[in-house]
Formats: sequence, structure tokens, C-alpha cells
Amino acid sequence: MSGRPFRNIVILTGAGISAESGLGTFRDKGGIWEKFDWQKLATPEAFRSDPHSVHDFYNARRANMAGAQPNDAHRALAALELLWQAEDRGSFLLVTQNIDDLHERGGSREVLHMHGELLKSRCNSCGHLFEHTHALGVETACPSCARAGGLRPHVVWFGEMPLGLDTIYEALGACDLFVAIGTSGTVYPAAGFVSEAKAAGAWTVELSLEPGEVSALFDEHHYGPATKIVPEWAGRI
Ligand code: BV8
Repeated sequence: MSGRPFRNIVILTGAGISAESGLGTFRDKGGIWEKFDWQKLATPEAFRSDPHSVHDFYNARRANMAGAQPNDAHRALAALELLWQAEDRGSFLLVTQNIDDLHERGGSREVLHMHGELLKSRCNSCGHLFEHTHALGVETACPSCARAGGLRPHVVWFGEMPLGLDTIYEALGACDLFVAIGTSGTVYPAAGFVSEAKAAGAWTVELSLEPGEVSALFDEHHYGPATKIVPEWAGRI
């Protein structure tokens, strides 16, 4: 544990932080990509060729999300954000790969969803982006341009550019603490953020159930369920 007081922190979360809230992860045993083929459901090509199946897949996940509650790990990060601001310690950026709203419902005030948000949809015809908490289909008409057939989940699919990368890379270049929570370090460019942070001289911490693919790059590791290790870690910094 580096003893220095940290000023500029970047936190990256993945599916593991929402696992104990009942939302599936992707690559654990029984994970989402074990049951579903991401190439047939989470790419723009898949949506073009079979929009009905893609809508069904995301409608099921959106419905599952409605019943989920934030957990102590989400709440610990929200408390840390408040502390950082109350003590005016420096910058605090929470980036999530998750498309659920559990960070927000856990109290986090600023969340950068780099892979989008499933409770938002957007219209390919007019570009309208809007909150959308119920099922979406090919026949659903856009609330702005009224055209049907052009709505899609506001989610970043494989092969699409993640959101907020300029903000993220700027924060990584200036951070002195980078923490990855509940992510397997499999998906890029998110899995490369630890290298960016190290290049900036940051102390890097991995908090997860087990080592991920880029674990060797981290200075510090704590393994266990997020609802246990995240509050413990947050309480120490
Ligand atoms: C892009 C939304 C161009 C959809 C998702 C090199 C550079 C750039 C790109 C690539 C590259 N190499 C390959 C690529 C292409 C690709 C990629 O990375 N493919 C992988 C499969 C090799 N990347 C892309 O296509 C990205 N776009 O590249 O654009 C570009 C190029 C350069 C620079 C910029 C842009 C777009 C990727 C986004 C795809 N969309 N999600 C949806 O959700 O349906 S990705 C998907 O995986 C999920 O959304 C999730 O967010 C993401 C990462 O998964 P994790 O969150 O880590 O979840 P996982 O299940 O894998 O792991 C869970 C972890 O939790 C485990 O470690 C486990 O131990 C832990 N855990 C479990 N339980 C608990 C726990 N921890 C604590 N407590 C617990 N209880």
C-alpha cells in the first residue's frame, strides 16, 4: 500500500461490482457470454442482420436490471466520491464498463458509462437519445421523430467506439491512483487503462474475486467479494 496521500483518482468498474446485486457477469462460470454468443448479439452487424434477437436479449437484461439493488460496494464508492469532494482532495473519476444504473442508485453523482447505458435508447434516424426503461422493439416509434425501426439500445457493441475516451485518457494521464474493480481485464481499450495510469506514475490497485488478465500490471491486489473488499479498501484511503 503506497503511503502517500492520493489526490487524483480514477476508478474503473466492471460486471463484478454488480454480481452480488444479482446481475450476471460475462466471463465467469455461467456468465452471459457462456450462454449467449456476443458475436450474434453485441455487434452492429448482429443488430443489422437480426434486430429482433438483439432487442430480445437487451429487453431481458433491462427487465432483470429493474429488480436489482445497489450493494455495499456501489455505496462505498459513492461515499468515497463525497469524501473526496468534501476534503477537496483532487479529481475523482468513476468510469464503468457496466450498462446498469446501480452506481447512480448507490449514490454516485458522476458516472462515466464508457460502454453506454441500457436504460437509455437512441434513434438511428434522428439521433434522439432518451431514457427508456421498458422493452424496445423494431416496431417502437421514436418519441422525437415518430419513425419506427430505427431505435437501438444506447450501448457500445464490440467494434464500436467506447464513450468518453478523451475524458478518460486525460484523467489517466493526471492520476496518482488507479483502481480496477470487478473486471476481468479482457476487453479493450478498458483493459489497457492500467498501463496508461502506470505511465503517469500512478499507484495501481486491482480489487476483484480473482486475478484478471492484466493482474501482473497492478501494484496492489485484494481478492474477494466486492461487497467486502471495496468498503475495506475505501475505508483505508
Ligand atoms: C473498440 C456492452 C475501437 C454490451 C461491452 C485492442 C484495442 C482496442 C480494441 C480491441 C483490442 N483488441 C480487441 C479489440 C476489440 C474489442 C475487444 O476488446 N474484444 C475482446 C473480446 C478481445 N473491443 C471493442 O470492440 C471495443 N471497441 O475497440 O473500438 C477502438 C480501438 C482503439 C481504441 C479505442 C477504440 C468495444 C468494447 C465494448 C463492448 N461492449 N459491453 C453489453 O454489455 O452487452 S463489453 C462487455 O465486457 C461488458 O459490457 C463488460 O463491461 C465488458 C468487460 O467485462 P467485465 O466487466 O470485466 O466482466 P467479466 O465478466 O469479463 O469479468 C467479471 C470480473 O468480475 C471477473 O474478473 C470476476 O473475477 C469478477 N467478479 C465476479 N464476481 C465478483 C467479482 N469481483 C468482485 N466481487 C464479485 N462478487
